[in-house]
Amino acid sequence: MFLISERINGMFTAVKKAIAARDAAAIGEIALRQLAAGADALDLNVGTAAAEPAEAMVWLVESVRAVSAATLCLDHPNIEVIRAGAEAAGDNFIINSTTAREEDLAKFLPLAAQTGAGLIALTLDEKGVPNTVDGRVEIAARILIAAEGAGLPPDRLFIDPVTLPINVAQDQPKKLLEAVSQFKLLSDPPPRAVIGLSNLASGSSEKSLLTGAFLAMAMGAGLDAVILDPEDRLLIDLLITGEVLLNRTIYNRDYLKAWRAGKT
Ligand code: THG
Repeated sequence: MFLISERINGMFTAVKKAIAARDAAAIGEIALRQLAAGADALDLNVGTAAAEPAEAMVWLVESVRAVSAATLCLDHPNIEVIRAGAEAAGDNFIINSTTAREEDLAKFLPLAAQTGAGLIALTLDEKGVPNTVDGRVEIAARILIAAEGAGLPPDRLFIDPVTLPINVAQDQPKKLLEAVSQFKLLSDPPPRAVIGLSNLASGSSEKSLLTGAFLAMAMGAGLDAVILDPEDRLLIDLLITGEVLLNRTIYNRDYLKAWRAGKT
């Protein structure tokens, strides 16, 4: 499972303050903590309040690059903000994200193809996010075809079926699981599947049970990557255990410890 850290996000007060004060050390500290906890990549999101999002994104990239060469996941809907972040990152980054709207695909696919980046694409088009499994799979198929046309191979493409909070959309989790398993049948090699796990429990009680149970189910459905907080120990223990049950990590009495040791 490819683990993307969600904590460097301007929605969190500490990060918002660090961005406003240009406190690079504070960002570097969070980055190193998230990587030590097992993150494979760091999502960088300046938050909706950033006055100059492109500048803030460049600053976030530089702040993290000062302490680590880890994969960065540049999280912004605007291509100019992504371009600025991409230039600062140099290489080893993922673009998060494009929608399946024609005008977005026309901008984001060539950028990903040319820079060697990965690209997360949401199953969201001119009509919004479909409420059905078929609707999401149909959009994923369109994204794949457009990616092929732009020269972006499926293994650099992450399809995100868009996770909505359970307290407003209880019919969605089951549909997400079905969508994830069907994405895998669209091409050979298949695209990768990714979700923003915390979205599920936003505004709910029992966050950790909701996200933990869903993570286990999504792993069974074939999820490849997940955006979450790797410092959430229960969640990571579940994730590691899922890797063992799927026979991707060797079982032994100390498999949790062994996985963590392999990350450092
Ligand atoms: N898909 C993709 N990218 C994404 C998302 C996605 N990027 C942003 C987001 N979703 C993933 N990141 C977060 C980060 C934090 C939280 C949720 C998603 C979160 N929210 C809490 C809440 O809403 O209740 C608490 C916030 C707070 O403490 O203020 O934790 O789906 N491709």
